[in-house]
Amino acid sequence: MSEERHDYPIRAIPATLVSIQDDFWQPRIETAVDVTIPYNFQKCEETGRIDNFDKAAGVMPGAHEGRFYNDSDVFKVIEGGAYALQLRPDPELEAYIDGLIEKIAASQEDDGYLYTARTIDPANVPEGCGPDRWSNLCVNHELYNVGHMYESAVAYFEATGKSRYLDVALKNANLIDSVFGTDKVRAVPGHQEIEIGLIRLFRLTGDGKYLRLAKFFLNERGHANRRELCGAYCQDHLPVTEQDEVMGHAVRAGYMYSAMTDVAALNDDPAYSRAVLVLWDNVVGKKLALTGGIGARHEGEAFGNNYELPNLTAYNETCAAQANIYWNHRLFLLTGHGKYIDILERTLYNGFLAGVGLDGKSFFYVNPLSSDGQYRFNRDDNMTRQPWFNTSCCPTNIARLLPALSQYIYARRDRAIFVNLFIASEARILLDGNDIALRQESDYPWDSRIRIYVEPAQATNFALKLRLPGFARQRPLLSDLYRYLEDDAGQIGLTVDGRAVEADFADGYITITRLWDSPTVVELDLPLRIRRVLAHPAVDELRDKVALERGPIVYAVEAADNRHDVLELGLGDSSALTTKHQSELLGGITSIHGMGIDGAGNPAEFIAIPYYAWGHRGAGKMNVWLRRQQT
Ligand code: FUB
Ligand code: ZN
Repeated sequence: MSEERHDYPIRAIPATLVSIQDDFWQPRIETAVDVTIPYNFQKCEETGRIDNFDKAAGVMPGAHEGRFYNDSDVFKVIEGGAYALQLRPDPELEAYIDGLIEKIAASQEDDGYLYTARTIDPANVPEGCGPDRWSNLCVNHELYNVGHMYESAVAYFEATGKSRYLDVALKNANLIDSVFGTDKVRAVPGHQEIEIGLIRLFRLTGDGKYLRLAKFFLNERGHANRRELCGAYCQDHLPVTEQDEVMGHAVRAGYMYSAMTDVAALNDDPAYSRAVLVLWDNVVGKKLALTGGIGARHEGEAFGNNYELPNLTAYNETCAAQANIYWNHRLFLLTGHGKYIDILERTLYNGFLAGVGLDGKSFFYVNPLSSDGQYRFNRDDNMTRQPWFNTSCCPTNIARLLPALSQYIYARRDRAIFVNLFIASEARILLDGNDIALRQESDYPWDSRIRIYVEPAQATNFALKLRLPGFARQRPLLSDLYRYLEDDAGQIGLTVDGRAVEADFADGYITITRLWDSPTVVELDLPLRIRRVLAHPAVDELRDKVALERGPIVYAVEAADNRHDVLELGLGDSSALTTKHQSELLGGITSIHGMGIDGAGNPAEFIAIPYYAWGHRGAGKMNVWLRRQQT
């Protein structure tokens, strides 16, 4: 069938072929593997998430404990564990996961149904589940949960070659395929995720029915075929290809846009491609926090109106940042444009990374751009890092992103290799049967110099494409939502084996096309200046405000470093700013130092730290957007 012959024109170099060896991410990945994953499993045990499977299997008495989406947390941590196993063998972890898989398998009903919230006691399901299978789907998470199971089962199969978990996932997907379809039940999940999972099943098995089912769930949205629409909160207000403004719950949206991008590629579907590009323009033009965070509102964990980008009350859920990373990576694979990786990078180093503490076991769910040390809304907390949440989607998502991070660094298309992220690493890339070894050295994001050693097994022609981040091109984003105050982005240096070279620039990449006939070193020097950022005047909360960035890092002033009230701090346009690298502070950071103006108009020395590092030194005030003084 023609719909199954297409795919992304660009392929990511998978995590199994790339090893990270830098000082920034490698320690964080190790912490994720050594701490975050086992800690998340421990929390899943302590909170009854694992017992729910035993209860559903009938080997433990008792009622379902916790929220009806708690199964998904277990699936997500297993997925993270699978990526960890790909990084290094760990028989103990593998045996533990095998044990969990047995519990999950035992909880599965004979026909493939798997949802502990219903199986444990179908007559007394948690509120919101609906009385019967597949009822109350706008709220119920029985399709959401299994989407995470599919992703997790594919990852575990790929890591270990063991099919036990995959068989459980396929049996469940086959059941769902037998229930839903244009000639069967026509309904959609209120929380998207199953679509991504089904597409992963399709990729692994090659069975087109999983892709068709994913597309069915997307196509049905916005069509009231004998059902009530779930509404804009669930992106079920219009057919997905007619949606042109991002709205509703941001994680649902991010997962849906990711799946739509997959469908655009796999079905070569122009309506889907057009829709995701239009939606991206809206979010990047009007609804993206400087940190890459999305979903401005606490109410409904949702996008706000255009230009509604608050500071203190911003929601910016860590999961939504993660979904934004997933989506932008796919958009890059679809188009080959570096502007999507710019957003991925911005989100990764800021809105996402803030969500996990240096210890790997303290988390932010909500990521505002300022804090008065007190503000709370209806989530467990947005003020200090927390060990866990009743709804613990964010910690368990972090557990699956960090160990798989190396897949975002490199990609290839025909005779081109893309270097997307500047992370010291080694990669093996097969280009037309030729093995290319790439080694990247750098101390990015603190240092501007990046060296890439290219060593092909045999002499060959190809294009090496180096992403030139927006900050090096005088554009924080490819929209007018944010701009730099200063005109000059600074110099970019580029040499090949020490000699300056001519290179093309297009679509966000410097391209060096040549015959690579011997080991070669390419050196890129990016302008890592401190930049003042201003927002579009239509953003009320950011009017007359200025933020600081350096490279991909957004900065914040925090009470722990400053004696004045950081919420009152003003910054003159022409006041001098300096940097200092502090290897002992907050895991090693480059801080920004300058003289600002306090709330009473007096000079006030200040120190700014990377936004991602805030919240490690007790509850206190924090601020990204400072009062701008045009002097
Ligand atoms: O509903 C499941 C997850 O819980 C969502 O993705 C998060 O936003 C949180 O509400
Ligand atoms: Zn979350």
